[in-house]
Amino acid sequence: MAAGSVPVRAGLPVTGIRPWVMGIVNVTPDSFSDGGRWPDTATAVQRGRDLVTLGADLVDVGGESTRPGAHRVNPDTEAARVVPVIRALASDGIACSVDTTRAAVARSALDAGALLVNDVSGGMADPEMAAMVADAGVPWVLMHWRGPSDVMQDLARYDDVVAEVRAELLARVEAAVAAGVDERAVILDPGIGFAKNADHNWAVLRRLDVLTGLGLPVLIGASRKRFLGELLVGSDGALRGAAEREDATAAVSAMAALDGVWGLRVHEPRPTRDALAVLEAYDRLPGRATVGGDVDG
Ligand code: PMM
Repeated sequence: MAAGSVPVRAGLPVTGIRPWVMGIVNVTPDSFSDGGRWPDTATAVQRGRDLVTLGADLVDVGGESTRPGAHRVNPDTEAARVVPVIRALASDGIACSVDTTRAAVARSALDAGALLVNDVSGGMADPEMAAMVADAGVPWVLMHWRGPSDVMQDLARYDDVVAEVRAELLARVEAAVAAGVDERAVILDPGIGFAKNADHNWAVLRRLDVLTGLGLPVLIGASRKRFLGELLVGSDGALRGAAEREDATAAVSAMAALDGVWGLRVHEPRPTRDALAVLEAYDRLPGRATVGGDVDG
């Protein structure tokens, strides 16, 4: 797929019936799962290429960890991490997004060939972001966010997490549109693990229809997150390690795909692609004619 030639409908890339698979490359020393694994441009570019070989439709490149408790890096450091990686991947014809909350970093990444801005703050961290995105005319992932990583878990308080995430996301869409962003270029993300504990994450995933029903594309980033480690806790009480949460990640991908999400942001594309292949195989077959009917026929 050549950069710039991603099929587009209403300003958004489309793949047909199955969700886009967004592979993750964090060019950071401290991201919770792949931090330190692709510490320089060469290893990160290779990882991006490998993600595509493994089934990613686009590669999300980040240069600042958002793990709970993480501190900010300076903008020049962040740009120096992501821009050369995006430039190299884009020149290979690989579709890239930039995972940043900073307008200046996003601008440099777009200039280097990124096609989407993935903003975990939903435009809240940098007041310049909305105008920059409006001017660039690119798709913008608005994630549900209540505050920076070092304080976000203190903000995980909800009466009704599904309704509040929906309302807070809609407020971000309104702000984006007021700043001149085309609503059709907005992708919503409930921000699994951001100002949310495990119960909040499960509640949001169980009612994804509430978000997909808004008529905007929805992206889910559940890959390897802590709530899966808590689900798969060992008999010794230890959380399942991040790299051992792949099967559970693929199961979440399948469930989210059934709810009609637009995209799935994952560290390992293959298990998710396999889960989506299973769904597609089911989709091609006729369903059961009657519940409890003749199973011998
Ligand atoms: N999660 C992380 C980083 N960026 N972007 C979006 N849109 N959605 C997410 O859930 C999300 C994100 C944190 O995970 P990482 O350390 O694996 O990148």
